[in-house]
Amino acid sequence: MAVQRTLSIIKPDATRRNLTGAINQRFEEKGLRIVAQKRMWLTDEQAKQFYAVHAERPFYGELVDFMTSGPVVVQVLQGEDAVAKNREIMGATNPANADDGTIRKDFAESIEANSVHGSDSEDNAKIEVAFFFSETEIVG
Ligand code: IDP
Ligand code: MG
Repeated sequence: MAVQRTLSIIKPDATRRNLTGAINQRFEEKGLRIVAQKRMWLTDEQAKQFYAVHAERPFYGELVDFMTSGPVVVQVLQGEDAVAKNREIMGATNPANADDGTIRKDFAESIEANSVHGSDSEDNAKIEVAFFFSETEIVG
């Protein structure tokens, strides 16, 4: 294992319910460090580009609408095996299938409004981190 960085997004359903601190606590208590963070309201263009990999999926349009429905918090998490560790902390995409104690089990509203995004591979983490942050904004 090695120290990695991964991109996390606290989604609009969670910022609306004032859950930023509660979610950040999950990352920190499990050993991930928040080494960059900013709150922003994604434009339609940004959300479409970020989720371009899902452009052919039937839920793409709704996903873009959801992700632009309120503020998000984009952040870089750093730690040992951070990509896989964050996916564990997040839980399954559908909260109905998420393990106990995961963010999505405890906070998600639905398969779409599932509170957090996390990169799914080290390669995608690099691409996604660079989508939102310059190197000088990340302080490890
Ligand atoms: P992930 O976020 O667990 O990596 P992905 O399959 O990459 O899941 O899907 C990206 C996002 O698209 C999900 O987090 C969720 O917000 C939304 N999504 C995924 N599957 C569905 C679906 O079947 N209906 C509606 N939204 C979905
Ligand atoms: Mg994904």
